[in-house]
Amino acid sequence: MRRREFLKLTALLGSVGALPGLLGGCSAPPLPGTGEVGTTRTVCNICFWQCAATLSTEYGKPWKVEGNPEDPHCNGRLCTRGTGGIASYSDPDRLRQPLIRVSRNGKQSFVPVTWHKAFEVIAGRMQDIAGQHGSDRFALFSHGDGGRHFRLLLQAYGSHAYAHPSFAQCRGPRETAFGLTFGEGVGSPDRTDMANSRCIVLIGSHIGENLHNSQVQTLMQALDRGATLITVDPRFSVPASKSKHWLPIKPGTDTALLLAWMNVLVNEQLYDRDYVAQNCSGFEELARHVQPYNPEGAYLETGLEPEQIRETARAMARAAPATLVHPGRHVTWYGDDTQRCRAIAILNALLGSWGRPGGFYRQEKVDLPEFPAPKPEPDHDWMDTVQADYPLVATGISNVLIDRSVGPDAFFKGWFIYATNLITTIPGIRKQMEQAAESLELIVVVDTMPAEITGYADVVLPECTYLERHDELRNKAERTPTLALRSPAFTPRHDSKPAWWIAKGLAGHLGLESYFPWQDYREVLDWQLRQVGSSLEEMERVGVKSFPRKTPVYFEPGKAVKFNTPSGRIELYSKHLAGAGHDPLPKYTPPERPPEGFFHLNYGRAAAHTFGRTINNPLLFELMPENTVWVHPAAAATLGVRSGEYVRLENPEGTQSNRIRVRVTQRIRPDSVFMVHGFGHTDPRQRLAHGAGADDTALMHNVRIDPVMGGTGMRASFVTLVREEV
Ligand code: MGD
Ligand code: SF4
Repeated sequence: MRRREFLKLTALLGSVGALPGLLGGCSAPPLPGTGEVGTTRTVCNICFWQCAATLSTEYGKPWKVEGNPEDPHCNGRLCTRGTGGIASYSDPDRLRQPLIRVSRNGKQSFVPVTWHKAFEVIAGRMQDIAGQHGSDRFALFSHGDGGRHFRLLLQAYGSHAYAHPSFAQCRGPRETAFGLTFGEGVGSPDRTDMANSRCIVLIGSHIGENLHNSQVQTLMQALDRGATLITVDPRFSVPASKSKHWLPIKPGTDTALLLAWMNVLVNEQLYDRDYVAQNCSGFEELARHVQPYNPEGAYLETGLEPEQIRETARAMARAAPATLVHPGRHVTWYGDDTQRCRAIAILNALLGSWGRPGGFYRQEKVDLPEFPAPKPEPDHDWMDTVQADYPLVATGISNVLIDRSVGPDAFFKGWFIYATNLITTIPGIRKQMEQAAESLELIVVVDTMPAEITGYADVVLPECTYLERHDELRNKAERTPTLALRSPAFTPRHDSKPAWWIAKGLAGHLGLESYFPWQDYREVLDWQLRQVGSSLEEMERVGVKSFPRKTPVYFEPGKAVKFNTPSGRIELYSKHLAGAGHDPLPKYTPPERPPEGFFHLNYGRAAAHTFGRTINNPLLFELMPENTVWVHPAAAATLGVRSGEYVRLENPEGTQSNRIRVRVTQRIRPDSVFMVHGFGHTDPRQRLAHGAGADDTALMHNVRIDPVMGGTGMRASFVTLVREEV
């Protein structure tokens, strides 16, 4: 019998009846807000922007959630998803109790167990693994605030390896590239000073569809003040519709455009000469390097008119240094992503926008002490053992950790997965999961929902939602240092628990309780707050507290800046990259073109959803119940498809998607199709999301690994449309 079969287990949740009312299944009072109203301070968890919010209840039942006006991070406004986040509490499909995989008469199934039993099973297997292979053989995959508790638990046990998909599947290339160039990454929230920009360049970044709250607000402020918006996108996106210049670039040719822009700035002497002389190293090498990349050459690659390239370069220079060439966010595209992001960083340096108003501000966070507790120290550097091929990377690479978990000689023997649905997140993982399911000795998943990844678990632990728990204080490096508190508005439903409680409970079963020297996480929060002159009681009242900055928001004119790079300067030419065997200056690599009859598979975000995690949220599902595939009218005519009809997408390897509706539109190039990411769930336990729309990740057959930072380039795949039989 296989070690681990994929389990869907509809039966576990009892009978699948009609969905109860969206907000708690209660009979609502006639006029919302006229009953007994309560408020709780929280921090939105529907995406990772972490806007501070206030949740209102009426007669103890959820009523509404609004932005906290004291939060400079959201200015009192939540986005669509944040407002709908309240329905995650009452989602009838939530995980309800711990489950363990059992095998009886050759048949595997999950059975509900007590927390005590679940901890016993996990701790027993962890101790066996430590005895047989060593205690460093667990990998943690996490994407959420509670992940820190499991990281501490695993470190205390002896395993320090961890990865967040927000690095190798998202921001990793830009953090690596900006780190190599300026000695610091962009961070989250992004340090973009858009409210003060006079020119903004968006390269494959669809702010407005991608609703990172304050980014959208500051972009709109800049446009209200007359800033020039330049959008580079093969698709006529929402920001493209607000742009002075829309550059409908051929997919994957952005580096050719970026180099041509630099060519114009250098050759027309439009770059910021004083800034470059004062702060940068490697300008001579860069100036020589960009000579072959003129706008005429770029036209052949990008399809953009040379005059349009020159005109937009001059517009950027006119507004500089208040010109922001936005670094993007989800930037794992074609595998040459760190180099493309380096080109963006260098372009910003030439315009003098790093550290200047309208460009990139300097971030600062609150100096918040850690609660006094033992710190587990590793006895070796796990990165040297596991991901030695990527010496420039200082964090875990999820796909590398997965590679090292597959097969009989795999390094990792166990996984902890917290709040990340690896199945729809890591392209190509489905095949690997079959092998990993054979070779891993323990998979523990902590989730709020029956996500696909739970089907591979040995133990599933139900976390309560963000509305039912404390989490660590929000303390992000940003313009104004602030702390924000997430406190529970409700006691956890069913038998779900917060991450801190689960990690501490498990530590008790492993003899590691000394690493969690508190009874309740409230003690940690109160202790930390008192160190900075506040208290839990105060934060429960106000939700957000701002602190004065200690350093200026921008570089001070005339004052020398020391950058955290080997040369202490902005490195246009990177000796670090050269030393690691990579191009020290970004080069353009033409992307593969689709085979006859196929299209570039383009994907992105939508205002109503965050990846796959919100599709089953009843309120957000109502706003957007399925995705569509955008097809250009010329392509639609050739294929014989019409708007509204269902098709399946098929990649060159013959993998087909769920059915998906066609949307015929001029807003996409004829060589590409576009779909929103996150749909196409396959687990029937998510009753709304199951079978709704199609999954782009499963269609990705041509994943390009970034040689600098190991990220998974996801835009090099192709699909065609197959009509549904009627
Ligand atoms: P989701 O797929 O939404 O996001 O990938 P993930 O972080 O894996 O899955 C999140 C899981 O967390 C869900 O199962 C949800 O139920 C669970 N969850 C939500 N809230 C909580 C909570 O409070 N506690 C617990 N324990 N669980 C919770 C995102 C990743 O995907 C990222 S960051 C990027 S940028 C990439 N985007 C992307 C893309 O755009 N296209 C494609 N094809 N792939 C992508 N992969 C990457
Ligand atoms: Fe929540 Fe929207 Fe803010 Fe994200 S941007 S934290 S979903 S309100």
